[in-house]
Amino acid sequence: MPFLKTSNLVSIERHIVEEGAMHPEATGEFSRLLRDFTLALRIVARDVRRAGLNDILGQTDAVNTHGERVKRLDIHANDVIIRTMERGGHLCVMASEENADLITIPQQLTCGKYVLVFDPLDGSSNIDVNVSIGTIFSIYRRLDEHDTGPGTLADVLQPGFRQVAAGYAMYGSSTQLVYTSGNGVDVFTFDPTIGEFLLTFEKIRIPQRGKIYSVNSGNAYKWPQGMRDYVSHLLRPSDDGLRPYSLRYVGTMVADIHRTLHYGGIFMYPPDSSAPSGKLRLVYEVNPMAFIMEQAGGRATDGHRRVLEVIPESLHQRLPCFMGSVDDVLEVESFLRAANEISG
Ligand code: P6P
Repeated sequence: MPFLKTSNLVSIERHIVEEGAMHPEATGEFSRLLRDFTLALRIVARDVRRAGLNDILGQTDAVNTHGERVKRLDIHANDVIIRTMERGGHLCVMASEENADLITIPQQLTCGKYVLVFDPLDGSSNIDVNVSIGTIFSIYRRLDEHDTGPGTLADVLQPGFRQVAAGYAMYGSSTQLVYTSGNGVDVFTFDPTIGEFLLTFEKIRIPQRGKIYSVNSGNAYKWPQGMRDYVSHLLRPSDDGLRPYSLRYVGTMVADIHRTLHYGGIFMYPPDSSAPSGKLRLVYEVNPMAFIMEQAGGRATDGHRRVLEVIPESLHQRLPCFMGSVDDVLEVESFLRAANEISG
């Protein structure tokens, strides 16, 4: 089994304190930061569940930095996270998919030594039809931990291997928080009757190989040849029964990654002729999910480079991504390489 179900009634706060105890130099500031963040997630989870009753579904007239029409719940979730996190004194700067520029800490408030980047409500295209959506996040230390002033763009544009913690909340049949701070991947399920996230799966391990591939096949006509060769290979029955693979694609990264984490296989958003860098954003979508995948024993690349070693050049930079079971990601890389070698 790739994960161990537990019933130790460990809250995420208790888990964070116990993890903190593994770092004697820890001051408790990180634990307090995460406590604030889980409060923001509880509020977003509540409002996502009540959205139909609160009449905050539907679209605004706004268009975000990527030219995508913004759903009202997007804005609400973004505001909740910003307002919950800016006062704790733990952050020097934030960045969000919904904000074109850095989110600075109000000058009357204290700046801390951490950086928070997030996609407040991933999967917004699915909000109105009650399909799972989620919040994706990463936490970094600022470059100069002795600096007490506002954070800078350089503090945000750090390579993914410098993440202190990352994860996602998925607002599905239950609300689950999937989290890593570099010591494996743990899953917490929200119990609304007590208002706590309780540890439900410990140290998730993704299978070495799966039988599911996850990609928007509607873009197939625009894919590079290596990608088309790879998917054709997956669909050709094999004598060992490993193929054909099944296609599963929700269209919410959080949901597709969550399934891949548990069942194995591969999630892909490849480059194509209209989007040479794919669609997903490196800083607050691809990097946190890559950290989770690697911590669960998986692999995450842009087709040839390890995602966590890519140096971000801009806040909303996109990056192609292939992540999931090691054998599946290595296999797609071999098809991409072979096609490139042929095309020269
Ligand atoms: P497409 C949702 O809008 C999102 O950002 C991710 O959650 C998801 O993986 C991707 O876009 C889906 O994009 O082009 O397949 O609709």
